[in-house]
Amino acid sequence: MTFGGFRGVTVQAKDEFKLWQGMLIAGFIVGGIVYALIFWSSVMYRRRHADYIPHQFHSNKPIEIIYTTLPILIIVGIFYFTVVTENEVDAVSSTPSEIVHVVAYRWGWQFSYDSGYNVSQGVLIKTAAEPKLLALPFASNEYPRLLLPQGETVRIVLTSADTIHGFYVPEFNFSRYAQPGVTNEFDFTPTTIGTYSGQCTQYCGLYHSEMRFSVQVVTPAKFQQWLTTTQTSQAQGAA
Ligand SMILES: [Cu+2]
Repeated sequence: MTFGGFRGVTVQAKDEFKLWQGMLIAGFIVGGIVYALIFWSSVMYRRRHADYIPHQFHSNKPIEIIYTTLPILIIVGIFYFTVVTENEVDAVSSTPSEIVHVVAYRWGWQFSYDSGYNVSQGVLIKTAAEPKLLALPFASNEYPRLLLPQGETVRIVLTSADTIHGFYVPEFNFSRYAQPGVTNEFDFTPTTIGTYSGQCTQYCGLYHSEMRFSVQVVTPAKFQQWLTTTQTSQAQGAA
């Protein structure tokens, strides 16, 4: 059961999905017990005849202790699993296989690949400078594409050139602010080959809806090949 969530196509996204699934299952169990008790007591202890007065008593210590400690234990459990998952998702590797600088701007995305940790020699992918209301599918060539190697950990260094934007890839179960003056760093380890949609999630102006991009996960060999080819063609273009 996915409960409307994405199973996730990165190692981090799968962790998020497990948390989502676990919390919903726990929620359904608690909800089920609560609804069953409400139904049971309203049927069993209904007013059977007009002059009926039920047994009167003041308090019930064992039940009060149970209904105080049980919710506390549930909250502690939810808190524990949330912190564990957040730490897994936010963990950054000291040896990522690639570093991609992502800059959000009105109205588009810039992806520059370090490739050997040298931005000037890396690969630059940008949205076209002239914004138009295109409303095309995410994977359209009009929008920039973030290529990632399958099974390798890639560091994303995210910032904004102007206002607050949101970097969101639904199937990665991941969203983060792109803020001017702030750098957010996180890792993706894609597990599944495919093309996934991305979108700005902060309303940032007229062409906000055009801040689309796609994320394509390919084999490491294909990724290296793409990197080399694009690097060469960009170097020739600049010369
Ligand atoms: Cu935006």
